[in-house]
Amino acid sequence: MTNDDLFRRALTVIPGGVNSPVRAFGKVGGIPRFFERAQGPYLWDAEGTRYIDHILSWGPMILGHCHPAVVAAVRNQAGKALSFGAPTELEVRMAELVCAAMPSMEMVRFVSSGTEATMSAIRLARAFTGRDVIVKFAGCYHGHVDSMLVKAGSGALTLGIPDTQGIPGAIASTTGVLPYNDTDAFSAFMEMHGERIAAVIVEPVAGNMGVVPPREGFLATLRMLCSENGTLLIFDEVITGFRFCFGGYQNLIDIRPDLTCLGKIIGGGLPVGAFGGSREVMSLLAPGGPVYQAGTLSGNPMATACGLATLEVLKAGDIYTGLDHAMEKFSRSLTEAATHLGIPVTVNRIGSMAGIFFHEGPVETLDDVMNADVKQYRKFFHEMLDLGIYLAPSPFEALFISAAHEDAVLEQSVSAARRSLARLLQEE
Ligand code: HOZ
Repeated sequence: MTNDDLFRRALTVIPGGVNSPVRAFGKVGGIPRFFERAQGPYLWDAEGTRYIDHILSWGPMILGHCHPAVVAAVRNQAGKALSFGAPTELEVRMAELVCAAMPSMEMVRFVSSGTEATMSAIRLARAFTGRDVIVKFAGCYHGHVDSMLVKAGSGALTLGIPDTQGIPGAIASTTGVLPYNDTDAFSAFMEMHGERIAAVIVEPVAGNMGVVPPREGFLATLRMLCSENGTLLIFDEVITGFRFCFGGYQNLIDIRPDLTCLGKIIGGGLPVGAFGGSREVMSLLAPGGPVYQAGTLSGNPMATACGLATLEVLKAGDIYTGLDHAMEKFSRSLTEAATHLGIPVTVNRIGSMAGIFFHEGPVETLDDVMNADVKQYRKFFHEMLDLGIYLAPSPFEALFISAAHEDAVLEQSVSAARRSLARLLQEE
């Protein structure tokens, strides 16, 4: 079967041929690849073509594909039970590990996706404060929760539907949207409306409009003004959790949000999300409290075994320093190659995640992101794909590396990037 054949079949039975819109190559054109297997830094598609993977399942595969300890844990669990719908020791161990790693979390509840985590955290924040309005930032993406699909990033930005249909106006009107990284706008807003705001939710490093790190003082101002107004601060660390260190971005900047949402890496490639915070706030959850939240597969033993094994490997050895150096070198090489060719490119890099913008930079806001050259990204994406490098099929997503991306592998990606950039000039 070719990718073409599979896409044609998929289109007849799956809307758009995909089970999540950003996979559809809508922003870059062409046929999505259908994958069959993966190992370390590599993927193989249905036609047997090998790619160096820089999507890494949109973040979770920080150890690379099929890490032996993770596969062993999953196999071992598969031989015992796939699902109980009842508590397990695995969940307790995982909760202890996550809470110990993130000082803002005294308690955590596991769910099955980042979307469920943000949805539940928002409900909890509303119940705790007795207020309705949630503030988010344009270009940040918090899953496909109704109230969060307003000026959203990721697939919504990719497809140009940041304000999706199917959401009652009454729900959308409970969301306030402010510009990311604009401390003055936030301060002015809180001055006027702070006492009505249940929660402010933010990706501490925006990773769904490409990668846009926070400006100095932005997150500290959020923390200060939320505290002053009795508003809960929610860090959506679905992408950044366990990405830069054994903990969240919050550990690096020493800011404690009231609630944290996690996903991706904590599942190690299987569906796990989580949200957590202080005992006081989390105790409002059912069964002890009045805020209902549930899930048949929450804390599922297969998913938990996979996530736990991933976290244990991350905790046991310091892979973060190596990842940081490798990505620094990778990003620098990319920037140097573009500069050498006179192509305006900005690479926003933080730890092992990066965003490539065809823009002279700096890229610090959603407006900057939207001013980058999408056509150039599209051409670059296809040149890279032809050379066996699998980047996100959208300029509004992050590029990742894993611990399995050794120097020689990254050198292949860099060399492909040099050739691809040079081709952009030939095509002009
Ligand atoms: N949440 C991922 C983006 N950062 C995209 C996954 C998807 O939408 O399929």
